[in-house]
Amino acid sequence: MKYDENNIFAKILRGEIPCKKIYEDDYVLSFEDVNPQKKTHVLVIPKGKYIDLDDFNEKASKDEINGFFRAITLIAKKLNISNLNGNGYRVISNIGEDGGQEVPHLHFHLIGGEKVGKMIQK
Ligand code: DGP
Repeated sequence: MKYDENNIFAKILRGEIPCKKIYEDDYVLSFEDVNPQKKTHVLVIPKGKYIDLDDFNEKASKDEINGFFRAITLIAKKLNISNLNGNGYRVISNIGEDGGQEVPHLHFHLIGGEKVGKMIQK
């Protein structure tokens, strides 16, 4: 599967569509989800063009992987939802059709600020 240059997160990365930015560095951009499921719901995306987590793990450099995963805790701490300075949160990354992925650019959902509830609803 080829990366779609016109997916919505690629447009956000290029500055063509606005977002409510939470954090940015050389490796990631984080912004509020447009359709929050809980009090805190942000997305973390790599700056590189990766479709999903599997694509990322197969192609990304060690620096990109390190930068991406470290940014998650950094952002959680910034939002005071980390278990280090808050009450915890849930990380979700949907992959492909069965995973329910809608936007084909790797993203992790960070969801918290209140009890998130059961992991999977039938
Ligand atoms: P997923 O189903 O895992 O691919 O989640 C996609 C998420 O992206 C979904 O929670 C809504 C969010 N989203 C879709 N379009 C936009 C947008 O234009 N801006 C922002 N901030 N979030 C978006």
